[in-house]
Amino acid sequence: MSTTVAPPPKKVNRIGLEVLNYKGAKSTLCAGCGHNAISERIIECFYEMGIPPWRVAKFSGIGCSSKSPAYFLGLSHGFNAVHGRAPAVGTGAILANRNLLGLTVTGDGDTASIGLGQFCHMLRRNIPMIYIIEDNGVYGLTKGQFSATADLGSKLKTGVANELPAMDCCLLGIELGATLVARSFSGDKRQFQAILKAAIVHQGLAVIDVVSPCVTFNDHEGSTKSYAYMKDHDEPLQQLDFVPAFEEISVEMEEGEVREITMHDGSRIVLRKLGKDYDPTDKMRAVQALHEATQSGHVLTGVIYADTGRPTFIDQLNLVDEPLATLPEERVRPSQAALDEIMEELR
Ligand SMILES: Cc1ncc(C[n+]2csc(CCOP(=O)(O)OP(=O)(O)O)c2C)c(N)n1
Ligand code: SF4
Ligand SMILES: [Mg+2]
Repeated sequence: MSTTVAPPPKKVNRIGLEVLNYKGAKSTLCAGCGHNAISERIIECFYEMGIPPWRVAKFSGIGCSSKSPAYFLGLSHGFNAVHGRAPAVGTGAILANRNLLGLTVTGDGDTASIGLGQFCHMLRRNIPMIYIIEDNGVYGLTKGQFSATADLGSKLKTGVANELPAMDCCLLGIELGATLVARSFSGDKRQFQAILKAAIVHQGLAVIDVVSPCVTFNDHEGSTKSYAYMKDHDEPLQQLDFVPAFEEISVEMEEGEVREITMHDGSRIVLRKLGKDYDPTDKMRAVQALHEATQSGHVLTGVIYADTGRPTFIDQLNLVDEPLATLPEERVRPSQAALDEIMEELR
């Protein structure tokens, strides 16, 4: 007599989807590229947070990093823009449909060189969006030239040293108006997951600069964006945990050891003190900490700055609650009387 064994029930998240529903195409990036690890974390976090993938709109520019949205959230909307133009395209899409969850994934070249102007204006506007910079210090796709985030004195494989000071996208983010600013390392799974989950619920622009080594062009001795350099110079600001609003977990606290940031939906970022006391809501302190790290050659990681009070561009524009894109024609077309009134004023 043969017995049939029922297959084990499929593991699903709180909206009934499997992790498979959050994957994308198979990566064509180099094995070991930091960008692949970031894609993995995006898949895990959106699955664990139970975000419907079709609510997400992915934006990118041009580069190995900008190719990566093809490798996660295959059921989401996606727009692969011209080099450095993801912020403008993302801004337009999010303003047209405020129900979308914007996720931009770009590179350091895309953001800090050709797209710098676009990035700056996105920061000023505090567009509700997750903006991940896969930062390897080089233009990976065009064979490893220094990018604007390459550190002064860091060396190419050929031995050529970078003679220009680095642009710090976190510093720029804080200065110009992003409201959640963090740095992480593609090799630090736990830290990046906590930051990404916080960014998913944040109402405002979350800029996450992730050091993501390019194994083909920038992972040698003399590079400051290599796995080995990050192993020795990563200086986490705090140990991070993220407690989503749908999970009622109480965190045991020792006085002075733990600080919490409560997000708009009631989720919490739990920041456990490591060494120095650090308050990420203090803008001046955040700027100072980044300057100190540059001077000492350390890479500060963790939540660097958080402001949960600043209005987003959508609030500032006083947009209606429904997405503009789905408003019926009678609500977007001015009446003949309104047009006549305008014409009368111009007379
Ligand atoms: C308008 C324009 N200028 C230049 C290029 C050439 N180009 C393609 S990708 C790239 C840089 C990519 O670097 P980064 O954004 O850091 O991505 P990575 O490949 O390192 O992940 C450049 C300069 C282009 N595609 N379009
Ligand atoms: S060239 Fe560098 S950045 Fe591009 S896929 Fe390969 S390792 Fe990644
Ligand atoms: Mg790059």
